[in-house]
Amino acid sequence: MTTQATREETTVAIVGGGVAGLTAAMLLQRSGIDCVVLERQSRSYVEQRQRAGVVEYRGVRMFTEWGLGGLLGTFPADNTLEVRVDGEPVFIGRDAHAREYSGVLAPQQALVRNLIAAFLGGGGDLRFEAAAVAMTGLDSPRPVVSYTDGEGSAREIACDLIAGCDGDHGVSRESIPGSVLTAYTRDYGVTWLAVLADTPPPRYPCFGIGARGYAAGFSRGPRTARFYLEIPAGDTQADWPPERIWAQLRQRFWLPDLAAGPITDTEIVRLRSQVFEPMSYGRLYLLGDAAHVISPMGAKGMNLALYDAETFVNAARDYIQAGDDGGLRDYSGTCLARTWRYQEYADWMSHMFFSRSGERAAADPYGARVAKARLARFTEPSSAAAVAWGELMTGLA
Ligand code: RFL
Repeated sequence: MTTQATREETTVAIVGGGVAGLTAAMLLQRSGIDCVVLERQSRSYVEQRQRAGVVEYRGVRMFTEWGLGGLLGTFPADNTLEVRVDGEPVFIGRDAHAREYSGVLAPQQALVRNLIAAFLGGGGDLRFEAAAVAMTGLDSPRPVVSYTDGEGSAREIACDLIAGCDGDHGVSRESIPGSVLTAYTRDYGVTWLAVLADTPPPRYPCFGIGARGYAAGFSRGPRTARFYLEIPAGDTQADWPPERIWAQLRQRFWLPDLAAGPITDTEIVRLRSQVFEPMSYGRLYLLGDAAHVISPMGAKGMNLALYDAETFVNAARDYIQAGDDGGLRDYSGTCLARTWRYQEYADWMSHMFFSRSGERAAADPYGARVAKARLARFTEPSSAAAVAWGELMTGLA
C-alpha cells in the first residue's frame, strides 16, 4: 500500500534557498505574502558556501528601500579597479558614477546567513534537507511541488506560483519542456583557480594582465582576499600547492612583496556564461542561476539574482493583491534585458583582459592591440566609455 503524501497549501513555493530564493522569500514576507522555501542542503552547508563578495549599488539601494539595509555589511566596496598591465598600474572607475555610488562588501555566505536569520525570525517557513523535489501542473492554476522531508515523509505543497531558485543544476529549469527553452552559451576556454586566503586584500580590486598571464585579487574583508589565477585546462588543485600559487600571484601582479597567508579554500572554475530563454513557463518563474550563469569576470551573478528576486516579488504582489498579472507576463522580458546587459559587460571585460594575457596575447597580436586600445578608453576619465563602464559597475544602467 502506498502512503498518501501530506498536502499543504501556500501562495508561493520557492525551490532553492540561495541568494535568489531567500531574497524573494524575505521580500514576500515583507509584502505579507505566504511562502514556503524548500532547500536541498542543510542550513550549515548553505551558510558556509563561499562565492560572491560584492553587492552593487543598485542592490544596496534595493535592500535599503525594503527596510533591510541591516542585512548587508557596512564596509564599502571600491568601484575603482587597478589593472596592472605587465606591471604598469592603470585605473578604471574614477568617474563620478563609480565614485559616488559604491556597493558594499557582502560575502555571499554572510548575506545568506543574515537572510536566513531574518526570514526565520519573522516567522518564515524554510525547510532544509528537502529531497526529491518535483513539480507538476505548471500550466494549471494551482501547481504542486512535491518533496521528501528530512524524516523521509512524502509531502506536497499546492500553490499559486513557483519561484525556481535552485541554481544551475536544479530541478526547476529541468521541469520546463525542452522544446520551450533556448540556451545561449559561451565557453571562454579559460580555467581559473579560485583561492581564498587569510591575508590583507589589495587596496583596489586588482587585475594582473600581460605576458606573464592573468591573475585577479579582491577584498572579502579586512583580512581576507579572494584571488583568481588562470591555469591550464585539466590542472587539478593538487597541481597548485600554496608556494606555486603565491609565486604566480607575485609574478602576474609584478608585486614581489605580496604577503602570503594561509589558504583556506581553492576551487577550479571554468569560465562559462549561459542564458535560458524564456525565464518563465506557466506558473513557474526562474530566478538567478536557474535561468542564467555569468562568467565571474563581471562579478554580477549574485547581483542578477537579487534583481530577479525583486522583479518577481513586485510582479507576484501585483497579481496576488490586486489581480494584475502584467508584471508576471513581463517578468521574463524584464529580467532578460538586464541579464543581457550584464552578459555584454562581462564579455567586454573578458575579451579585454584575456586577449592581453599569456599565450593568447602572443597568439593574437592584433587582438592584444585592440584590447589595449579598449582599456585605454576606459582609463580616460569622463570618456563616454568610462561613464558607461561606471553605470554598469554600479548597476545603475
Ligand atoms: P545558488 O546560490 O546556487 O543557490 C541555489 C540553491 O538551490 C539549492 N538547490 C535545491 N534546492 C532544492 N531542490 C533542488 N533540487 C535543488 N537544487 C539546488 C542549492 O543547494 C542552493 O542553495 O543560486 P542563486 O540563489 O541563483 O544565486 C546565484 C549566485 O550564487 C551566483 O550567481 C554567484 O555566486 C556567482 N558568483 C559571483 N557573483 C557575483 O555577483 N559576484 C562575484 O564576485 C561572484 N563570484 C560566483 C563568484 C560564483 C562562483 N562559482 C563557483 C559558481 C565566484 C565563483 C567561484
